[in-house]
Amino acid sequence: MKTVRTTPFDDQRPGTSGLRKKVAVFRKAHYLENFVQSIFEAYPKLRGGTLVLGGDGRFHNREAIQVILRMASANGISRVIVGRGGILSTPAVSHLIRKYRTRGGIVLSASHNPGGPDGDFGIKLNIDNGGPAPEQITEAIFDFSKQIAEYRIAETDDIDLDDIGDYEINEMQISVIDPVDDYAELMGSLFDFDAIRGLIAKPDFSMAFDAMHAVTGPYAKRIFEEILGAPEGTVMNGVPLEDFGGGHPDPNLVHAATLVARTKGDKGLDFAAASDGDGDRNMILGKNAFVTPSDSLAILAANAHLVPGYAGGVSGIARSMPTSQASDKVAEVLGLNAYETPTGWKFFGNLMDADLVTFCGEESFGTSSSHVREKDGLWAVLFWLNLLAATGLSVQAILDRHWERFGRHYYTRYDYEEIDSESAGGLMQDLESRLADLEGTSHGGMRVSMADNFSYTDPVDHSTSSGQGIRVLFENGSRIVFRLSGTGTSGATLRVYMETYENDPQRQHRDTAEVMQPFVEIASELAGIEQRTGRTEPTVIT
Ligand code: G16
Repeated sequence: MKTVRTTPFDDQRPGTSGLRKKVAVFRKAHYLENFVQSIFEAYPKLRGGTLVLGGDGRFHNREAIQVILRMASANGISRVIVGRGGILSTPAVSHLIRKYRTRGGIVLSASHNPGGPDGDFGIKLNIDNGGPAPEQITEAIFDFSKQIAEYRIAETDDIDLDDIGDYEINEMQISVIDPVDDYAELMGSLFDFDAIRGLIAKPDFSMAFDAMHAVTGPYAKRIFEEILGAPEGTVMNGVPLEDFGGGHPDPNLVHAATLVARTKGDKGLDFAAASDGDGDRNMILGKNAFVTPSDSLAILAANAHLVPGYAGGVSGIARSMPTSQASDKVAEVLGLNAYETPTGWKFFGNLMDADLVTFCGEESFGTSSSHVREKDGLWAVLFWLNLLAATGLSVQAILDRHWERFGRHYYTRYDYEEIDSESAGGLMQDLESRLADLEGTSHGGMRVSMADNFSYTDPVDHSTSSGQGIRVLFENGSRIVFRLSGTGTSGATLRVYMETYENDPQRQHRDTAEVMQPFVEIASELAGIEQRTGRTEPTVIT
């Protein structure tokens, strides 16, 4: 064991989901070590307990795991459970923490951000409920990182991560486990695998899953191809690669374009889905159909009774503030609790622990339930397959039926990536300074009923998080939301979220881009996007 002198870095404040930086930053001497020591200081519960450790397999994953193992040993952790090859998806980590009642977990991932030597790396702490560390803890980590003077590390050889088995560093035990077994068993306990098997076996049913060369490859192959009998090749890009094959492991219409193309036309796939770097996001597609993540949350909750794991009842639904109000409608009609939280899965943990909600979701391709405390990509895909099997309907027919009953929330998000941080800050400040004047004004024939900077008080621990994004609400229920991303690693990313409600079934099949165009113009004018950022077009539209 040795104690190493170090000096603080001033940029180790965790963002929406842990600390994300360029690989080059994480490779600076002491950078990772400082942050890991700060985790052990801010969350002392790990001492004397078991830690789950794994990552999405991106470049630097293996090196970082060896460092964390050595530091865990020197910091008094008694046992570490590691996925073989250093691989564990984010939802799998959450499940392992809960199943084996460990004190927490560390996940190495920058999620949907690109990987490789010039890409991004990330690290996040999950606590003993299986969920992301709440803000009080992430702020404490940041506080320690600003004062750190030394860290503790064992001097030892690397542990063999490629063979399942038990190892030791001094007093600390290390168990290298199969990353998929426990997770696959959990999925089998929630869904009707026989019904899904029957659906997949139908000669006229076709599907594909794009793992985007990221962590879900081994999970998807086991579950879809080996357990559920889908033909070999159903899983595309199923081998995790350190640079995700040069791609951007973000399951959206832009970055999963090859998969999207396979759903088009008369011969398009009946069902297609994709997940991201660390396996917590999902995109759901049908033949000529795209399910917005906000609609997906609402549909899963509205149909929960068709899925064995949820047949016993549902307590409520939580959504992040920018997510469309589609799930609120379901909660209203079915008499369920409904919550609106800031962006970041960490805000859902208390609600699920107190059983105030069963389902949670975010517009950023995240949906999940209280089976874990993270969003869960493959869970959402299996849920949809279970719905298709139980109803005998197509993806589009499920969408149509839902809109007819609850109304449709047309929705779009514009991202302006890598804009100058100062301009982005200026845009938000300026908008905020005009909020009071906005109320009562008319735009495109709609009156603003309220405009604010979203603030949230957790109903369980009463902590407050303010400055979570600017909401402009219109009297007809439409909304425009402006927010700066908390997950980017260079410059700033402005996100503009727009939605409008339509309950006339005759008007529920219009083109989203067309319906949303007036909102794009209003948003652009309200925030002066072009003047402030120099951008005439967004980088990504979803
Ligand atoms: C993370 C968080 C999500 C959040 C998303 C987008 O997802 O876990 O809760 O919705 O970032 O955040 P932002 O808009 O701040 O970029 P992931 O999949 O990257 O871990």
